[in-house]
Amino acid sequence: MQFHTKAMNKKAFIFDLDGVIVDTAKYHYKAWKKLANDLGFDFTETQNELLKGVSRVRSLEILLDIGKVTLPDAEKTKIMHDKNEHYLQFITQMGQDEILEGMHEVLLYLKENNIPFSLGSASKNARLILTQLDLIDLFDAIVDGNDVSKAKPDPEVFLIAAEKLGKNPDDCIVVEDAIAGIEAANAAGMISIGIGDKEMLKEADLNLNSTSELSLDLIKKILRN
Ligand code: B16
Ligand code: MG
Repeated sequence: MQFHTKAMNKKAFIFDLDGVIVDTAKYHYKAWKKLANDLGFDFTETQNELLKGVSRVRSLEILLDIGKVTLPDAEKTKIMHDKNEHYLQFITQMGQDEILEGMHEVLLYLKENNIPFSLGSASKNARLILTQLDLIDLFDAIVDGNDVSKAKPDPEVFLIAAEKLGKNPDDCIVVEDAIAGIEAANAAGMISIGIGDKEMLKEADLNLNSTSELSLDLIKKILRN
């Protein structure tokens, strides 16, 4: 029994934010779509898939490529700022009812059982979002877009999270919804759980259709292995 407890305590979780804890993709989409429309082109929900897990600056580059628009750097900085201001209007209205299915229970279970966990997100708004959802105090560490110099698929965000948790990368389990995030987790030498399209996230060690499948039974099984 003692061995079991010890083994459980060795592991740690690292959660992505957008698409794993909360569905902010729809708000990113609204804000990017307005920006695209203001620039004179359309931006579809399918195209929005390309922006998931991607940094803000890279998202703008992808969007401008889609619209075949070239802008000077100063203008890019301004419209990224405007997009974020628009996005924040949605974010600041969010409540706990927007936490993705089962995730609040998972975080509370890990907390109660002293399994450490960190955030590993590309978003520069991560701390604000976690505060808004009243989840921030549950996290043992937070690593977000403000803390990294290299965006996913670079493993930096997850390696910093492991370091902050005092864990070896191979004891960390990453939960991600984006290809770039799964690639980053694998490159960090961590166990990766992909949430979403199995075909798209086929490089994950374990695939789940949605967060509702990340049950407490599954968490317990992962911790035992
Ligand atoms: P922000 P994650 C990512 O968060 C989003 O998936 C991605 O769509 C967004 O562009 C990126 O954060 C940057 O977000 O503009 O808030 O800094 O999935 O890594 O938690
Ligand atoms: Mg994500």
